[in-house]
Amino acid sequence: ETDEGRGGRLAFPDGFVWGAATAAYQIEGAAAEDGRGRSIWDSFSRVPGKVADGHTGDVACDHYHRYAEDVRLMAGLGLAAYRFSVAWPRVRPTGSGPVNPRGLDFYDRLVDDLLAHDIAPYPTLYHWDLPQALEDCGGWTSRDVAYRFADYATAVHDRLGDRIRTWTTLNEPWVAAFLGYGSGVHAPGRQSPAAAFRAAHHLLLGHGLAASALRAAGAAEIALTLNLAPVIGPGDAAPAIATVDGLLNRQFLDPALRGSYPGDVLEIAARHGGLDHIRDGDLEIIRQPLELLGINYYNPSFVSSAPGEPANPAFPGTEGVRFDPPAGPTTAMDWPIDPAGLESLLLRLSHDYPEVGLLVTENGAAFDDVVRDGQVSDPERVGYLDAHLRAAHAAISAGADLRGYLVWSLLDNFEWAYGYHKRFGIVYVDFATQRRIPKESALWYREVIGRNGLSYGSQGDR
Ligand code: GBH
Repeated sequence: ETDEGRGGRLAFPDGFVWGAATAAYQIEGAAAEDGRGRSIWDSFSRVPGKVADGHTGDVACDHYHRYAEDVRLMAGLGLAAYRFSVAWPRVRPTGSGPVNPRGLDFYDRLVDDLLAHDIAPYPTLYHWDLPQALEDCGGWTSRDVAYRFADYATAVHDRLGDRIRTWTTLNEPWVAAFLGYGSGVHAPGRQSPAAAFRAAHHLLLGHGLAASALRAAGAAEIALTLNLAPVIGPGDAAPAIATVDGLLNRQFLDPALRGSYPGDVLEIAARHGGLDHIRDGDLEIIRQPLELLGINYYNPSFVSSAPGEPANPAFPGTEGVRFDPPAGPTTAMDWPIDPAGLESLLLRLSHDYPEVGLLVTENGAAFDDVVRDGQVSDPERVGYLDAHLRAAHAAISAGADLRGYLVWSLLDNFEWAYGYHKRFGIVYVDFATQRRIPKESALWYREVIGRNGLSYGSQGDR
């Protein structure tokens, strides 16, 4: 029941899953320990100029050694779910070939500890840390990598499958393909539209192969997590809106959930390297029954029509399109704060893809947090989270099948090309000492979880 007002509370449905999320390379550290192989992020972060101040994930939050303390922290916040990612190079150091049992041991310990604290583990099998040895064979532009991904997924399931209910294959294939191989701002730093489209297809193929393998092995729930966003612009920008929506959203939603690529996306891909990499039967593999669609939402994309504008390297085919948010409040990433975008996104998804359950697998914000008297006051983050939860509640009330919400992130961490400069955590990390300090937002979130809802007259009555 989602009745408003009862007890001064905006209640979420019974069993709504409250949690937090992280990713392996962003928090684990221990980059050379227990047989872990190198990933494309180990290499990329060492290329001068690619990551702010030359930061790397070598140590990060040292979570590999401090996971027990971090699980206790989660339990103290009342989290029901913890989304983490499994590092492929820990499990198979060169991507294929023999399994490294010591790498799996870590996730084994983590999962047991989570369960001992009544926290449901939500592993994601790929959050961008491709084994470097596979990149040396072409990375995601190579079809073979999709098959290696399914092999690796099976190896993880063999070890953890008796304790995991919900498996997620990929995190944000758009980012992996179009920032990794298109704009090159992420690892492996390639800059080719053709490579990006090939990578996107092979990521989707890897998703389908892994989902099918996990299902055959007995997985109860399978999910795919996408970075999705409403694309917004003025009336005369309708073609620009459709193009960006196709590349960002439908390019992944339609193959995974309907078994077909959108025509407009195929047309752009055909002009950027061709379609030879898409083989007969691929779409049947890619479309696997999914219980959940994971949604990472940060902000809408704002576009306008701007004749003469060159294409955005992350969006091949967008000549004449300008990407420019209107003035308004932003986070420390300069990303617009737009909770209404989450509501409209959830409603659109439940309308267009009614058969799949929805889970917000990431939502959150970076702000310039500072420690004062041993505490971190982050009212902007509380306001951000509160407003987005209100939007999620409104979407549920309007019929969206939203099952849960995982805040990004549990901990301040390695924010990819921005290094440690951008803090997304609800828990502050002092990287010099590895001391964790729950921010005010964490304490606020604990209250939200405790009452399964938002209260009136506190934050967000604005
Ligand atoms: C997530 O990516 C990641 O999963 C997570 O690892 C990361 O730490 C977190 O977000 C915070 O960054 O229209 O060109 O401006 C989010 C990736 C970033 C993808 C913003 C879409 C805007 C594309 N998103 N991006 S553009």
